[in-house]
Amino acid sequence: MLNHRRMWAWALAMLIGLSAIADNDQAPAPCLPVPSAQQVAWQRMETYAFIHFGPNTFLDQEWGYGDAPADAFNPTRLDCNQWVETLVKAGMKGVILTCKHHDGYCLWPSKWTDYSVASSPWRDGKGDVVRDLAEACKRHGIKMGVYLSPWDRHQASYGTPEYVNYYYRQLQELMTQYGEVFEVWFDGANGGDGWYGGACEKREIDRSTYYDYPKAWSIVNHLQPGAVIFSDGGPGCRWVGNEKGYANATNWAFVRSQEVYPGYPRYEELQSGHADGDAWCASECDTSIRPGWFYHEKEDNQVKTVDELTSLYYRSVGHNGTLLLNFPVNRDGLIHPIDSAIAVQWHERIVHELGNNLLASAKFSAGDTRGNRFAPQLMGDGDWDTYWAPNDDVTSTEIVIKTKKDVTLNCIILQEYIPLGQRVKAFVIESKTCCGKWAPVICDEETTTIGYKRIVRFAERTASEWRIRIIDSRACPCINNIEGYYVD
Ligand code: FUL
Repeated sequence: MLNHRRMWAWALAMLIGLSAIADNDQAPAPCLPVPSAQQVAWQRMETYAFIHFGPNTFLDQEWGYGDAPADAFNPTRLDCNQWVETLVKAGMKGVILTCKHHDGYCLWPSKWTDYSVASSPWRDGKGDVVRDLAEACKRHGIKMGVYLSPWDRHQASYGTPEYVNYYYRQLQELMTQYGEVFEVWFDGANGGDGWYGGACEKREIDRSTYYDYPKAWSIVNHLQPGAVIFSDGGPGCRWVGNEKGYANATNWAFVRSQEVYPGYPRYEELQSGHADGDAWCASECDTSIRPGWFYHEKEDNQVKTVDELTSLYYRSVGHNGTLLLNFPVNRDGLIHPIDSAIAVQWHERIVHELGNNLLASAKFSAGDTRGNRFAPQLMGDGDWDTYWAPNDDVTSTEIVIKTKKDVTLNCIILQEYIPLGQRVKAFVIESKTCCGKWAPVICDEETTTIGYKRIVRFAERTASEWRIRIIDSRACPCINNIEGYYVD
């Protein structure tokens, strides 16, 4: 009898022990590199706007030489509220303004130069576009970012150490006078020639050393700790290597930090990032809603269509990037009605296409799960902070999704829980056919990386069982969200 009891006690202890082993409540270790909290918050914004505005707008040009008279800037009805209201209706979560473009003209009254709005007839020289925009953003609840061109074709000191100090001082003004800034844009362009105080010559600088970027970045980090720093190679986020607004389907949020700098010549690599990069630096896909960055009346009939913008959304946000869409403000000082109408329709289209998640009440299971805290169902709970993860040594496994009834899908969204890194290297989406066999969906791009968000569109399929096979991963996958749609 005693033995019997002992045996039961032993069996019970074994069971409890085993389930304790199976129910691992420890999160997977981060898979380096990982993003900072600011980088995560930034990527979750997904879409935000660029505004290109300045003397170029009035002189019908893209790159001012630096010699435009300061009074060339004279908008008749400048209204930053109109910009921001439009951007909010277009789903944008922030806006970045060309506070100073390559022509060196400042849209705020900088203490360090008179080449600014203070010398313009606009509001009798008392206006400040950056302030107006900061206030409008605050009023409408979106974030503001700044573009301060390092290349300055106006300043006589350009090319000397004095100019670099001037640049830092302007950066300090923008970082301290206008409230919170979410992103600072360090442009890599440098064409060499310019007005330069009347010298009218070509000035070459060493792009990788002249501006002492680490110092500029430390100014930003110190004064705006929440800001993400953009340049060709980050450190906060990177240029995507084209100005067409898309990233490659295979897109790593990493770069080789010792290699990439503003003006990096092998910029095409940035469309996919560096799979072996040591620094977290996700891609920002910038493009203009028109061919030019600045307003040109002759482009009024060349505004991108809703279809084109929609496709870009899928290839930027849906390829693990953010979309930075430029609006060239016109000479009135307003976003042109054609641009605003298209942008708002585009946003409505995305909301419509991705509005009805057909996997919202599906049942999720997985080939392996590390414990209850990481259960497969967490991929379908709509909570970004909860995720499924298998055991540490599992780098290939499957996720099965069952719906009560057949659903027709042609689009699936997958998301990795990026605070723990970007892990997945390759996956396949399949559906179960009526004869019980798994068949991969047919899509026209490779299913490799996922990252913060991957949207895969494919030829429509009807099924009640779907499977995501993770084929390879840098460490055990951590997936926090899966959604399915029928996009008509
Ligand atoms: C480029 C600039 O040269 C263009 O004028 C524009 O500002 C674009 C966003 O970045 O490098």
